[in-house]
Amino acid sequence: MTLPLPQGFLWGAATAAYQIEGAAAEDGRGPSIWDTFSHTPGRTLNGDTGDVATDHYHRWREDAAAMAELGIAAYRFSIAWPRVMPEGRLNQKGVDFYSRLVDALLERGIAPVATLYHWDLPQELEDAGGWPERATAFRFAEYASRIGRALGDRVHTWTTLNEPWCSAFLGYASGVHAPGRTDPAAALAAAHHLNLAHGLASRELRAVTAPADGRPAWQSVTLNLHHLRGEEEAVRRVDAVSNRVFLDPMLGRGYPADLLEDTAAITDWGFVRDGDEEIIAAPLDVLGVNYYSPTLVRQWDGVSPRESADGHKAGAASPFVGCEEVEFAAQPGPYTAMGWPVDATGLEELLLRLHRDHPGVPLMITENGAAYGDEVGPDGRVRDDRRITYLRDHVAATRRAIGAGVDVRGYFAWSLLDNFEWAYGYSKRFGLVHVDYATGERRWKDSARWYRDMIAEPDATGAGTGGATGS
Ligand code: GBH
Repeated sequence: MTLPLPQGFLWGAATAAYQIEGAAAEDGRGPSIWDTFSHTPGRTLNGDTGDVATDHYHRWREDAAAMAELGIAAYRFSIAWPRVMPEGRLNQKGVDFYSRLVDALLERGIAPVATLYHWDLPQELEDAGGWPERATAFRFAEYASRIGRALGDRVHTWTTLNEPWCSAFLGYASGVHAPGRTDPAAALAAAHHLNLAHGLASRELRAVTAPADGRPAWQSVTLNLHHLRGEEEAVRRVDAVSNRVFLDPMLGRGYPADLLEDTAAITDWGFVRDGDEEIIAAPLDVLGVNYYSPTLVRQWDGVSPRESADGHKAGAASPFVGCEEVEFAAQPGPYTAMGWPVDATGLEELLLRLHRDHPGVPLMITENGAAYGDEVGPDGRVRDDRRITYLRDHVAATRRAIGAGVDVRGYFAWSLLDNFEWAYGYSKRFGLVHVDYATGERRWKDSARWYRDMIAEPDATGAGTGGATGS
């Protein structure tokens, strides 16, 4: 049995500026924290940088043509702040790049879904203190206002931030992302100023954008919510400092009391000023959800070596500030090339939880996908059956949640193209389209053909709600 998809459901694909564009020093782009970080020895695998990446800055026409062939209804991309406002001044050449891209999408009937911040903070702002500094939020609002005025007649959905959890806690607590700092108090201040930046920017965007087609643009933010399982107290703690620290203030509930208690030894939250929570609670038309895997946690006994299976290495600084008594436990496979477990039921459960905790908030899956080895065969084909299975099962999970009453507006595969996978450099391939980094050549993987067919006929590819199971 299959259930119908909602009218206007957006099938899409996603990318991010620093991961695909290259052209790092072209047309007036200034440096971002990721340029600095990736050029610092030892920070990324093999010293890989985004200097050239997939060269999308020059190949965007070809990429837009591939999107049209895929039949996607929407393309989620990010705008590079240091390209548009290096040193705080508007760089017209940078704006023109995104303006041309948006026009090319619209010509092909593809709705532009634009993210303002996918981790590429202008370096000058980090030099002035970065996200732990309150002024950064106001600079972000200024940038939002300028780019909103430039593209606001054509963009379908605006997303302020991509995964502020990563910006705050991987950037300032564990230090595995730029700017690579390891200061838990700074990370919590960063989280608050990212929340504030989101609220201020949403207000600006709401004021300056007006799509020419008369439909008001959707305002959104994208969170990487941790779908947590395991012991209750461990789940509560990690949920507070990874999910509710963003969800609750953004959805009008202010900061959770247990979060303030759990982190009291680290900070007194003196950076939260009167009126901030009201700004952060700017109306959201849709909440973007990025999902890859669930997380399994339990209380640590304090004696045996603490397990840390969830991406951060034992002994290294943890991104989970205030969770020193929590253990991140190994989960059953299969695993992707990132070592992340494949578990589509987690996505279904996460969607149901959001629907239960925040009824009436429309959701959109803004990222979901998997990295695999992806070798080009002698016949030129990339046989990525495991990615097809991953996507099929997660689309099916999404449709089961929709069938259960969850308001999901779209699903975006991560990623359109193989790209610069942050600290992992070019070693991990998430694309539907394979990229040969030596030549820039693009090649459709089997999963791209599968995605195209699924979009054309969602019920004919095993991605309906009835057939596939959670694994
Ligand atoms: C997304 O982040 C990004 O938006 C995108 O740019 C990226 O390419 C894509 O996913 C694939 O990685 O720190 O112990 O919690 C993914 C967010 C955060 C998911 C870290 C896995 C597990 C490690 N990731 N998390 S831990």
